[in-house]
Formats: sequence, C-alpha cells, structure tokens
Amino acid sequence: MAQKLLLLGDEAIAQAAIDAGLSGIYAYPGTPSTEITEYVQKSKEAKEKGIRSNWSANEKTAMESALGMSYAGKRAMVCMKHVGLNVAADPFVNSAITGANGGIIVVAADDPSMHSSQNEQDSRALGKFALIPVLEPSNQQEAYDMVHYGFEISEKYHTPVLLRITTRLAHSRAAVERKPSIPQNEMNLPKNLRQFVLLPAIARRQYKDLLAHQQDFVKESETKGFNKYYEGIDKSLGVIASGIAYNYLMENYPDRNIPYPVIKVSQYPLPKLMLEKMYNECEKILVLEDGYPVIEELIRGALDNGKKIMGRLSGEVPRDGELNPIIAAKALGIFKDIIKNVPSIVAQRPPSLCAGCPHIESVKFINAVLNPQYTKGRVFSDIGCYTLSALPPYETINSCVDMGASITMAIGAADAGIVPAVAVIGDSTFTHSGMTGLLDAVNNNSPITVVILDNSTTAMTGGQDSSAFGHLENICKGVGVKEEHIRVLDPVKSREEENAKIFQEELNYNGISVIITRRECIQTLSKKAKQKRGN
Ligand SMILES: Cc1ncc(C[n+]2csc(CCOP(=O)(O)OP(=O)(O)O)c2C)c(N)n1
Ligand code: SF4
Repeated sequence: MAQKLLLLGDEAIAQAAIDAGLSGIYAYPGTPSTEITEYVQKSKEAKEKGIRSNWSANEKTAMESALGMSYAGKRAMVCMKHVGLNVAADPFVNSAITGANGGIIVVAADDPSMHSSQNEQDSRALGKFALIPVLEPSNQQEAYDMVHYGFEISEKYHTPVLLRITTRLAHSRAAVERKPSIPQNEMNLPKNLRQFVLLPAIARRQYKDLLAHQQDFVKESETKGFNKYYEGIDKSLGVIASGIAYNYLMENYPDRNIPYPVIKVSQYPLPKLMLEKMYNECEKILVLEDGYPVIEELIRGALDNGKKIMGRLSGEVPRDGELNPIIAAKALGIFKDIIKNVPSIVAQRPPSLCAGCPHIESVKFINAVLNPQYTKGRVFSDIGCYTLSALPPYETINSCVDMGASITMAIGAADAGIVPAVAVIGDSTFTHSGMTGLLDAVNNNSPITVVILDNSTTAMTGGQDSSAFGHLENICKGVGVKEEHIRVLDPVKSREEENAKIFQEELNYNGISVIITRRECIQTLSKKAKQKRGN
C-alpha cells in the first residue's frame, strides 16, 4: 500500500522531488519557500541518494546552478520566494530559450497579503512572460503529483516548468500519498552541442522552437494535465477557480454539490477550449484567483466584449490581498456571517527585535552618533531582522526596498549631496547582492559608510547558513575597500561608547568605509546550545 505522510505544501514538493529522481535542489531562503530546501537538507533518504542541497548565495546563482545540473541530463529543482524570481529573472527567462535537458522545476512561492514580503506580485505573470508551462496546485496532494508531472513534461518538451504556490498552501498540512521512487537520471549530455549557447543566430532558432511548443503546452493543459471542467445545472453563472482558490470555493460546498459549471485551473497556458465552453454556455463568469487578476484580465480582453466577467477587476473580489473561503462566499452571494470573535490571545502584535539581539547594540551606536548632529543624514537599510529598527523605539533606518539596495541607494544619495549616507546590510544580504554595490562604491569613491551586521546567519528566514560566513573582510578588501577603513566591532552594551567613536571616525572619512559588527544571533546560538545538550 502506498505510504501516506502528513506534509506541509512545501514538504510535499520536497518529498515529491526526492521520490521523482531529483539530483540537486538549489535555493536561497525566502518565506514561504524555505521549508522545501530545509526538508531535503534534513531528509535521510535524500542524503542516502546523494542529493545536493546546500544554500546558494542568491536566487540567480541557484537558477544557474540548476540549469547546469539540467545540462548534465539530471533533474534539478530551484526554490525561491516570489521576489526571488525577479533576482533570477535573467537566467529564468533565458532558460526557456536554451530549454532543459534533465527536467527542471522552478518553484516560486508567492505571498499575497504580504505576510512577510515587500510586495504581492504574482509569479504566474512571469511564467507567462517566459512562455513556459506553469503549474498551480490547489492542495498538497496535487503539489506532490505536479512535481512528478512537471519533471515529465520538462523532459518531454525540453522546457523548464514553473510551479507556483502561495503562502497558505506552502504552510498548511494535509495527508499526501507517495508514489514509488524513481532512480536519478544518468549523466546525459545535450546531443546538440549548441543548445545552451545563446548566440543570436542560435537563440532566434530556439525561440521559434519555444513558440512552436506553445500549442503542445496548451494541449497538455487541455487534455492531460490538472485542469478540469465540472458540469453544473445552473448556467446563470460559471466559476473559474485557480490553484488554492478552488479549495476556497469548494469549502463553501462541503457536500461538493455546486450548482454552477466550474473550471478548476491548475495549469497554464490556460485551457482555451474549456474557457470557450464556459463563455458560451454561462450568462456570467466569476473568476477566483489568489494574486493578480491574471485569468480575469486574459478572458476579459482589452475591449471587454459584453459578457459579465466578475472578479478582482470588477470589484466582486477585493483587488488586493489573499483570498479566503469567506471572500469566495461573498463573491458567490452565499455569504453568511459566521465570523467568530477573535480571542485576544491572537490579537496582532507589532514585530520586534528579540531581547538581546546583537542588532540592537549596532542601531544604538548609529543612533547615538547620528541623532544629535546629522538631522539631514540618512540610513539606507536592507532586508533582514535589522529592518525592524525602522520602528520605535529605534527608528534608525530610512529605507528598505529590495535585497542589496542599501549600499547602492546610499551611493545615489551621496551623489545627490546627502551627508552622511549610511548603508546598513546583513551578512547574508551582503553576499546575496550587496557585494556588487560595494564595488560600485569603490569605483565611484563614494563617501558612504557601510555597516555590515554580521550575526553569522540568515536570521530573518529562520537561521539558515550564511554564504558570507568567514569571508566578509576578504570580500571587502578584494573589491578594493582600504584595509584601514574596514573596522570590525563587537556590538555589546559595554562597548557602545567605543563603537560610536569608531563609527564617527569613519563618518568623518571622505571615502568608502565598512564597519562590520560581529556577534551571533541569539536564536541560532541557543539552537546550537540545545543541540549540544541533545534536546
Ligand atoms: C530577493 C529576496 N530573496 C529572499 C528574501 C527573504 N529574505 C528577507 S531578509 C533575508 C536575509 C536576511 O539575512 P541577513 O541579511 O543576514 O539579516 P538577518 O536577518 O540575519 O539580520 C531574506 C533571505 C527577500 N526578501 N528577497
Ligand atoms: S532572530 Fe536573531 S537577528 Fe533576528 S531579531 Fe532575533 S536575535 Fe536578532
């Protein structure tokens, strides 16, 4: 009998990849995708099978490493949060032109409602942009099954496949039935030696191949994949529900007795024949999708030819934020007020730095120097636990846009005359995408002070290894920061005055200086201590 496991959506994807002959998983952490790679890293089975699973420096390097694995004919998975797909966009879009050799699945975990993100962009749009098949599971079992199918079509059509999930699916559990394990592919180099050489003449030819495959992708969507047309007797409405939105729709019909025709969309390009059938037989169409109105916009078209299409654009569904069963019920006109009072214990609390966090001492000495004298000075920050210093009681930082933007924004601000222009960046974010900005600063001789908060981990996403570990001083020296302007400080209370003095010295220097504040995150420290004690 097939084994059943109780798995998070993320874990179902990881287990499926292990079972489907994965040879390597490449990723940079980012909520809600992190648990996929962590599951493979902790899996005994993955270890025995020799599946490679170390963290990459960023999403672009992860995507490219996976492409190298695919080049060798083996199966690879790349995982990231939605904004990570922006970082990986160059190799991601170009991998559609090279095509895959061994199967390659790119998992993008979207975060509608921005529970832990800067935006709520929808990765389906990027999948369409790259012209590749997109899979969008509606539950954990489907997430598991789609990984097997995704690798199959990736190898059948020599295309990367995008698997798009959202937070609630990634982070909720359900029983998942496993399939029998498949062995890993043997090394099998591309027959066409130029497949991965995107010189214009080759790229033009391969782009035509990709365009020709679009019909195959639609046929798969229409007939062999995960899209379904369910008949209904009441044709006053047709419902299109994609991914987890199908789950939310069905939660309103516990006996599964929905009167309207329903298209469950879990695969793109969209199943054109199914859409045409619904469009012709139903008076109105309601589109439920978690994220952007991708489907709604496509079927409405630029000229909206009359049939009433309801969804996020027409206002029946809120334009932003994640969906849930109540929003689906309201859009269907069957909403009954069943919301219970939220107990006070689950009331929202503002996030804050942990008591004893090393970042606290760093922002304190920054504030101690900047606040009294430099009212026009600004602190450009990056993304990490230290971003919380935007909030009271510290209110230290003035920006947080994307990973790496602290140093480069400080460069532009200094060019514009802001004095002092300070950049604050974590160790993991520095090696993700701060290093190249530092090189710009060196080449411009920008008068900026960069504070690298080295807590020896990627704390914000749960304490994954940091690629920066043991390398920071050498990287800074290597890109050309003068050795005497690389200062390493211990961010502890007893040294606040001394640290403030050094910070002031570097602010006075009219060039690029780097201050590394080094003390381990207390959470990873206590995790290690617990592991040592064996509990
Ligand atoms: C492109 C992108 N990838 C991943 C993330 C998720 N993420 C937010 S902060 C962060 C790294 C934090 O590490 P670090 O800079 O060392 O700071 P710490 O949290 O340890 O203080 C990550 C991975 C993101 N926001 N954007
Ligand atoms: S997890 Fe670590 S780095 Fe983040 S706030 Fe807590 S102690 Fe600070």
